[in-house]
Amino acid sequence: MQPPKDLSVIPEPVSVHGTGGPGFTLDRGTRILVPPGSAAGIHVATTLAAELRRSTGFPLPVASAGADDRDGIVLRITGTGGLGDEGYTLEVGDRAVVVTSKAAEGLFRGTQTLRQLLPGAIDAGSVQRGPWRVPAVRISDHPRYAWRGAALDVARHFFGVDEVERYIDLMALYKLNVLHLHLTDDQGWRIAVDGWPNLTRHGGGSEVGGGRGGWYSKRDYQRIVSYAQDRYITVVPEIDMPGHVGAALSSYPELNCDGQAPPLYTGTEVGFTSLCIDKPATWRFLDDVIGELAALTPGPWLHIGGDEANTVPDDRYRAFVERVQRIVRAHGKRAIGWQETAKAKLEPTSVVQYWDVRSSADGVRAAARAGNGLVLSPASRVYLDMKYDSGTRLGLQWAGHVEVRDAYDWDPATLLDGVDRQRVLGVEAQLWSETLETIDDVEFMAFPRLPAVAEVGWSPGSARDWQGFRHRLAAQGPRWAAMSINYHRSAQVPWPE
Ligand code: TNX
Repeated sequence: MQPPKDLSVIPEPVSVHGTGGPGFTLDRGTRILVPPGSAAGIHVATTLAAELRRSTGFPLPVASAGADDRDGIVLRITGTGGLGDEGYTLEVGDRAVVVTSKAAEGLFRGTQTLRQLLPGAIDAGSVQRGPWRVPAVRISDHPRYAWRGAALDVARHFFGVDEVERYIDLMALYKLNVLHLHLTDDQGWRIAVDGWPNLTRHGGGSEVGGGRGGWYSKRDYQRIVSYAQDRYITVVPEIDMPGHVGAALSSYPELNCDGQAPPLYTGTEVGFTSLCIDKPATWRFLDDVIGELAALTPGPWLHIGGDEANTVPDDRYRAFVERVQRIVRAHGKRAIGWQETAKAKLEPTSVVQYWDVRSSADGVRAAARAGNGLVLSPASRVYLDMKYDSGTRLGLQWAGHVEVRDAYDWDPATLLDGVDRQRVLGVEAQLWSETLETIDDVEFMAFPRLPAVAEVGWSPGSARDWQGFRHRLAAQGPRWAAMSINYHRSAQVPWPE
């Protein structure tokens, strides 16, 4: 049976069927049932209950499902026939919504679909009037790509823990699963390192334009990591090197070749700073920084940057990247680096992140041929810091304007010819913050393009089309209003009045 017309789930699920009937209504008596003894089930159910209580005002108790319990929101963990850890099925009947997955991740992703099947007011921060109807559908779903990322630049302008958590909330609703934090750059150093306290004490106190900056204590960082973990999102921390290190150079004279610490920097030019590659102090520094960050980070990845090291000759650059990869491995992590790192000899487990659409991608192709995984962030598609059009107040335009359709209408499998599609791990949307000072600014650039990239990463190519997508996006407008998201009302989307 055809699914009801007004469904507007983003990312579009792999398959949706209408099952007829009135569907399910969430009410004061609804319970959320989990498999007996399942910690993962309780965890997902508790997060869902918290989300739904705010706007419904219902108690929504989480309870263990008894053998005959079939009423309510039922979360089940059991094999789902090849849908993988993030895959799930969701069935809506008159008496129950049943979400099934083989793993907690998939259950959580399924609950995010359930949120989107409910009216947008379900996502309001205060009690709203129902009714809270869920249409009668059967959904079977799983992601196209394992890496569906969003990067936030907290170095050019600093964003506090609460603001990052807000961004995580917005990512989770669209099933993104990697948060890449750009923690250091010329304009600021944002993560505490015990052995090198001046990095934050001095280097954390600046940002673009001369504001106060800020930094995360180790506890702050752990709060972000665990908030993300609760939503099955992996944090990938980035320490950019050997370039983009102005804040570190300013904090420690011994990291400079001439032993002189430059002043803090608050401009936006790039490419003119570098670590002093031959100094022993540089390698003590990197081992400490990478070691401490690796110990704080549960995920398998550490991003080593590597972009725009314009003052470093190629042979020195290659040797640098190769040595840093070994340090990352020694601390138990896998390295990911910007596409420039493909100039070096990469470890088999290292990943290359494509971004610069202006330069040749041959190095990236060669890395893929050698077996390295790729994450795709083509600037002309997924750089959410690019202006939408010439009228956009915020943002840059070195990669052109990126309208909603540009962010949506491309295929990761064919972006780079000559690259085996098996090598593409996924996609990642970048949000550089040279021009973004507040979380409102961040939201304006991310919405509606972030959900567009989320669908590129999740939905099968055959399920995607721009005409359908722009209508589904339009239907998110009331939900975003309920969530007080500051979004761009792009003229490409038929927003309701
Ligand atoms: C390029 S993308 C950069 C960033 C800037 C960004 C602005 C990349 C690896 N480097 O340092 O913030 O452009 O769009």
